[in-house]
Amino acid sequence: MNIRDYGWNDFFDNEWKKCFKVGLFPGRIIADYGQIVRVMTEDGEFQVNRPITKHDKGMEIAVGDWVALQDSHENNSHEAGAHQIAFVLPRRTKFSRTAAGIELKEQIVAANVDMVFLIQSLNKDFNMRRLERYMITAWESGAIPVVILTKSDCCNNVEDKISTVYSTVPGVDVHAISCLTGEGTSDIERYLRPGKTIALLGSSGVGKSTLLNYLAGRELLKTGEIREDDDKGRHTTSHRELFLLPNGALLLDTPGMRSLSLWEADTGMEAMFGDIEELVTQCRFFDCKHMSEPGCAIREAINRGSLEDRRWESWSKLQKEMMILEGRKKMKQKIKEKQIIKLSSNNKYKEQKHQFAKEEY
Ligand SMILES: Nc1nc2c(ncn2[C@@H]2O[C@H](COP(=O)(O)OP(=O)(O)OP(=O)(O)O)[C@@H](O)[C@H]2O)c(=O)[nH]1
Ligand SMILES: [Mg+2]
Ligand SMILES: [Zn+2]
Repeated sequence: MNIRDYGWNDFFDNEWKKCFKVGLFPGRIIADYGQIVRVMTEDGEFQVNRPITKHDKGMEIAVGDWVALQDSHENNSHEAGAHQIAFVLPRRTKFSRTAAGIELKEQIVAANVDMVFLIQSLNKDFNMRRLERYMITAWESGAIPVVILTKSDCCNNVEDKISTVYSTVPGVDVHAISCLTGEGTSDIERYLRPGKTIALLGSSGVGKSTLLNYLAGRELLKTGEIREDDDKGRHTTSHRELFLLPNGALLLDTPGMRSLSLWEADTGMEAMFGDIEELVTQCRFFDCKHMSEPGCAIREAINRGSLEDRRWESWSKLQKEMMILEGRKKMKQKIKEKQIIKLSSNNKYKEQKHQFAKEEY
């Protein structure tokens, strides 16, 4: 196996030269089952345990990552657990969200992807507020976003839906397709290039796995029926997996996301709402609430018709979410710093005690 087939390029080659050590070899994480991940290397595939020891904590790994593998038994065995991940190579791109659950942490959904297909279906799943979130995260990730609207065979106003997308996310390629009739699929085949990685992202039931099967030309993945009442999927795909297609492109199938909570959004918000961020700075009062204050640039723009109310509402909501998130991040950082100070003063105390004991002796 040539790792260039799996997306290795000069960027990773350079990074590898900087941190290479004898006994290590590179591989790409191609599937994530939680405790175990599958890694593709020049010597084929290995099953590796996810790093969980205290020492490894903080070593986040995700499908698409390039990692350095170390042979723990020195016999290059392909048995599960015979290899360990020594470190993760710097990422070119990462699509992250805030992980679900109480603990505040980042979850990397896809690493080192060149492009993201943001998928919505042309039924009850079609939702522009959700698309805004995906788009912000995509711009933040560094990968190129493309919007794919699936199930065009179920929709009788496809053109209207496409224009709605264009007006929500201007400047992005949008395609309506059907894997049932094949309509529009040839337009997206041109994105599939050898060594390039594309992640398929969207809610459950939009047809991510169906599209991957269609583009691969065979049934690589299980697909599932959607609910009749609200068109929602039943979370058929349960793990992330990268597939090498016959034409050399790499496609990453992901489980449907219930929600996409932003993790970082500076670049994404600027790309999506740069005009609003600029307007806000033009209000007469620096603490303008944009309600009814005189000289409010936002109200003026809305009244003039140059700013849509719904875009303003989206920005306000997302901005609030980011402020709360920043507050939580700062709080977490403070707690961490306190713990470090406590730990180091404990260690100092222990050292002193040890020193006194030695002196007394
Ligand atoms: N009519 C129609 N149905 C489709 C199309 N694409 C997918 N479907 C159906 O939509 C349902 C869900 O498809 P999946 O591919 O399992 O959806 P998914 O996005 O992978 O869902 P999760 O794995 O749960 O995230 C299946 O019943 C598919 O047959 C399409 O173009 N037209
Ligand atoms: Mg699926
Ligand atoms: Zn204002």
